[in-house]
Amino acid sequence: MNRTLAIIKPDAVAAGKAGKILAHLEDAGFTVRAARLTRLNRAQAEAFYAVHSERPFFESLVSFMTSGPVMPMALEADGAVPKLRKVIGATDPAEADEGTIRKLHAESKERNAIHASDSDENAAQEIAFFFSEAERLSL
Ligand code: FUP
Repeated sequence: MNRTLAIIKPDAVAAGKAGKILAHLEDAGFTVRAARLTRLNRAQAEAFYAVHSERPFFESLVSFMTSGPVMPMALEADGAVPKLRKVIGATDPAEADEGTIRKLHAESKERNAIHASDSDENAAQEIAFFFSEAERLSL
């Protein structure tokens, strides 16, 4: 079994879609191993997306990600990282496959409903970003 990090983003939480998205993830075969509702402050959002700090969309992305509550969760499945990337679909919902979470629920390339880790290494780092060592030890 492998793990990955998903974040239900502020657009989807505010639109009351967190439950639907969680059900979609469970129906796709993921087990939720840890989850919480939280709100990122600016420093946290900047740190989480540090890899994008030089990109033109960074400021807007940080504003969006701090605009309301998010739901980070550690998900478990065989091949969790590639499996979740497939289930969420392309970054831009206009390019996402039919039936993917972003196709069904995202508003735009920025307000795109859900985050998923893009490698096993980043998954471990991102799970550690949101969940304490004590919580990870009990996963
Ligand atoms: P993804 O891995 O699909 O979430 O996409 P990226 O890591 O490339 O981008 C991270 C987030 O930055 C996206 F979820 C949304 C935002 N973004 C934009 O707002 N505009 C862009 O052109 C690219 C990404």
